[in-house]
Amino acid sequence: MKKIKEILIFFKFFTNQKIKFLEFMKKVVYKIVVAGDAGVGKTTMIHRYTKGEFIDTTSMTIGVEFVTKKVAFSDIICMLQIWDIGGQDRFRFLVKNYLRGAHGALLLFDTTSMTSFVNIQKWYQLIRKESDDIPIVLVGTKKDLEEFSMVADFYAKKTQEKFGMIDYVKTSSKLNVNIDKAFNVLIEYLINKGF
Ligand SMILES: Nc1nc2c(ncn2[C@@H]2O[C@H](COP(=O)(O)OP(=O)(O)OP(=O)(O)O)[C@@H](O)[C@H]2O)c(=O)[nH]1
Ligand SMILES: [Mg+2]
Repeated sequence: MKKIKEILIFFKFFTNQKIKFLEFMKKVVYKIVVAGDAGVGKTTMIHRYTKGEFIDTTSMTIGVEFVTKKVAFSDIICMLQIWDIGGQDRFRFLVKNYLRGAHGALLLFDTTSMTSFVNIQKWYQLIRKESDDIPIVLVGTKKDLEEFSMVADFYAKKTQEKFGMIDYVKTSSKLNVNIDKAFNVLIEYLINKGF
């Protein structure tokens, strides 16, 4: 009985210390926009990142959806507001409203779709029209479908460099490859720039 009491006291002490520590951590809010053609896998990637699972039954995003996630980087707590922009042309007019106040963007193309890769330029210009300096990460999706790949890494990298995007990351939401990495590259960049 005494032992249990001691353990409980220790647990309470430890929890209090942890709460105190969390209170001292710096908190930042980052608004991140995820854009790219319809069907490239934006909603699936966000779902993998925030819920840790792959869903292959997504329906196209109507307009814009919004999700949040809290992540800790050393002594900083980042509250992420992730905006999932429907890729259909008819939702294009919404983009500029949602880019307002964004700290960064993930720009996605499907590695098995040349059209979605060519359209990166359009999306890039759309983003830059609203914000001439937010950091952008280029993301190639569906890495697991390697045998159907239409875009060589070399061209993706060249495009990323040409447009001054901060990095190129090739991902698979299905196999959970580089999903955290794509977001982390952006978050670490924002933290290092002091946003
Ligand atoms: N094989 C494979 N399929 C994927 C992957 N990511 C997404 N998909 C599939 O691609 C399709 C489209 O995915 P969504 O996430 O709905 O695409 P989206 O970019 O949100 O499309 P919109 O909402 O219309 O703009 C779905 O059938 C997904 O299951 C992946 O990493 N691998
Ligand atoms: Mg979607």
